Amino acid sequence: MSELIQAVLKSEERSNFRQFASLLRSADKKYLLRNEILQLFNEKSEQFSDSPNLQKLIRYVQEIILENDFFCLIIRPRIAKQEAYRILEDLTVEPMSVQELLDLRDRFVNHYHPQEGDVYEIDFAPFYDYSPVLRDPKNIGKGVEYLNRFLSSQLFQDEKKGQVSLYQFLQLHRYNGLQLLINERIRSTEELSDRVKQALGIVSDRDPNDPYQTFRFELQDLGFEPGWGNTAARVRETLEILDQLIDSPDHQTLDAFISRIPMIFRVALISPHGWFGQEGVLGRPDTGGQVVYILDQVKSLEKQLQEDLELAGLAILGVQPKVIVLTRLIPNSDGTLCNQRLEKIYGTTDAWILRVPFREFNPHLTQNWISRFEIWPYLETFAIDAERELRAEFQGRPDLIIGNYSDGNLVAFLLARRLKVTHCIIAHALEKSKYLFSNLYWQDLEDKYHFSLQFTADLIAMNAANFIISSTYQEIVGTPESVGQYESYKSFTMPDLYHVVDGIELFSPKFNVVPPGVNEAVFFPFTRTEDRLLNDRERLENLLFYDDDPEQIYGKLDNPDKRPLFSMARLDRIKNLTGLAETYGQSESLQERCNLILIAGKLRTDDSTDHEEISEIEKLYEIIDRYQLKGKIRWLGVRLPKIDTGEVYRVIADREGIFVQPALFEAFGLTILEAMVTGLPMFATRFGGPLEIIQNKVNGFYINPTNYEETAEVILEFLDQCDRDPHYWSQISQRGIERVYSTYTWKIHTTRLLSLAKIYGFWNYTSQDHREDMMRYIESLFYLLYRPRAQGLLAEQLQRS
Ligand code: UDP
Ligand code: LCN
Repeated sequence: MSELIQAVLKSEERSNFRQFASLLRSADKKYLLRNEILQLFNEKSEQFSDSPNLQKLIRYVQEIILENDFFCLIIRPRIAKQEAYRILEDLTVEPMSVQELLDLRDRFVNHYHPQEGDVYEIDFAPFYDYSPVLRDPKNIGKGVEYLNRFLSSQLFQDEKKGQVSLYQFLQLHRYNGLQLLINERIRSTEELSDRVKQALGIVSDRDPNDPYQTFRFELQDLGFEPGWGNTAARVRETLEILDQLIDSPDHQTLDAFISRIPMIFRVALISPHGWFGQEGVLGRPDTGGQVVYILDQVKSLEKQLQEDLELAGLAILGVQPKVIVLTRLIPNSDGTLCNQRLEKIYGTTDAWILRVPFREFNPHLTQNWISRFEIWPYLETFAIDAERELRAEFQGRPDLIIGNYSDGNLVAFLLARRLKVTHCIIAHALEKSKYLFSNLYWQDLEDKYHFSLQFTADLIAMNAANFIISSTYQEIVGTPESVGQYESYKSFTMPDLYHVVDGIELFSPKFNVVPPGVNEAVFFPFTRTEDRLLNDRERLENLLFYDDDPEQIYGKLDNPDKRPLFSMARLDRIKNLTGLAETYGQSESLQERCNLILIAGKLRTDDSTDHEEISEIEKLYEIIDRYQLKGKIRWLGVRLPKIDTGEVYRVIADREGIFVQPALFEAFGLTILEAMVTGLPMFATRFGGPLEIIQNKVNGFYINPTNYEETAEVILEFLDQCDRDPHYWSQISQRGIERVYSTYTWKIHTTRLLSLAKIYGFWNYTSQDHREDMMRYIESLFYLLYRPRAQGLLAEQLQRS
């Protein structure tokens, strides 16, 4: 990138660059973000029309910080890369190191005190020096493919060593004392190779459909235990793959073989903070998509594990999977089941919600729901107590631990470390990207959000995890224009606390994109009338358009037959339902053509203790009042059970309505999948996951929710097109349905998740020694940085209550 800067400075464009610099000085701002820089530049675009290099450079500039005698250009020359340059008054260009940039940021907020000593630096880079990394940013998020290739070449470079690792790995597997795969009769790699061939002889002579039980003991004599397959054909296939892996290993064979090994029987999913339950919890603060995601994932996971164990020939021996969602028990559970220790998950054989209470350091708080921003002091002891409970429920250790969200990921780290189990994490939403400048101004926000704990926990968990599942590519490294959620942890300052010089290796194969699906029994196309219940349809139609129930519904429609413009979300600031109301309020055309229907949890501030929710409720009333939207809007202050939400989308689709998702930022957005698969044309925020789910104008539309006028235009253009072409609505609706079925199903998700868990489990086993130094570093962050801060927060909370 420095060449591009030089190209500008050494050409006739130099004077334009100088003009641009003076434009910056006149902007009256010392810290400019990409949008502001582009706006400034575009406003004077005629001045720069003959500066192709400068135009190009500006496209890559992410931020500019102005100092008295220089300014700093922060450039993102490509995805997952950042460079910084200091431009002096005489246009001399000097590259800046990460440390210098972080110092500059501290200076910007008046928290730069070099005379008081160096700032504490967190740097993970050295620990990734000797681990494999991808080269091409396009491959980020496809870590496992790379890892397989790397592993197989490393493993079999030294053929003997590779075979020993494989042999030792095969000896490890047991289920409740039952030895699997191979027993002590196979004493060496050579014997393994011979016996595989002999076993192949036995199974090849049999009818392919012969059940495993009929030749189990013959194989056992040779040294093979259950786990190879349920029929002669399946056992033969698996042994053939192993034979090939021993004789001529390659990454595809390794993948095929490891994916077949029965390694996972018990899975623990960790989600401590919210109201985690199956009824009456959705729409409460902190409890949204994550609960839906996990419950659907569990069902699909159990089914997939059952299928795998059946195929491995283990189901018949009584081997059954067990899945547990670990959450906190909330004694004052407000009518929900969140105060019950165990709750069976509907539609499963052996999947449970296990609730473990927080220790009572502070009964005022620990008896009740605690916001996700306040729970940090309780997590360490929660993990200790949960370990005991999990061991009791599983009658042993789980084989895989999956953390969810920052708090669950931290607990998963503690548990996985203690239990020595493969550790996966899922972010759902990293708060760091949701709140602008949340790290730079952390001290001002600490009272409400405690980001110092959250971001430290995130760093710990993302580095400790064996693998990370993200829902989209951009969750990891963003788009060419915007920084990814994980990418934002690469380097940042928490002034007066620490500098993160290198927080995460974005090119690590630990990152894998595995998007969620939708529950297809609940969310299916509105055209599948045979599966819809007339009663539900009428009841929900009345609820949406006609019922008069001031307790839970605000607004009576003047003309209920107008096309519904629908949205459903929790009332937090980022979901921006108020922005949608503002868009609607400002557009008379939209008001003429559509009614606005919102499902948004609550109607009254008295019913909430959440500061963001309260302020959004007030704002929504104010907007309705300001634009006199009475008669045009229905605001349902209800929390719908999931089963109803499917039919709600369909009722809106019956009337050729549309769904608008106006979030300021949406990490993924399950409502988007749900509404699309039921057939609702989707208008979703261009900030975050929806950018990847939707293909603009093909199966949905992007909106910029901060630009009310433009959003209204996008919707109006669609409505005009629907007027011109009576098939247009159905076309978009149909393509939305196809998009979800082709790409976003739980079957795809869990097949991939389990295959990842096995391969990373294998890698974890073969590369254990390489990680221990990093794990020790992470532990010191936890004990020396996180824990004292968590204890400080507890002291504050005790004082407050
Ligand atoms: N939801 C629901 N009932 C409601 C409101 C929301 O079942 O009254 C569900 C919605 O169908 C979706 C989830 O809550 O499955 C919200 O997930 P999303 O990923 O869109 O957002 P999050 O709340 O996790 O940020
Ligand atoms: C949290 C969010 O904010 C959503 O964007 C996701 O869809 C949800 O979790 C499930 O991952």
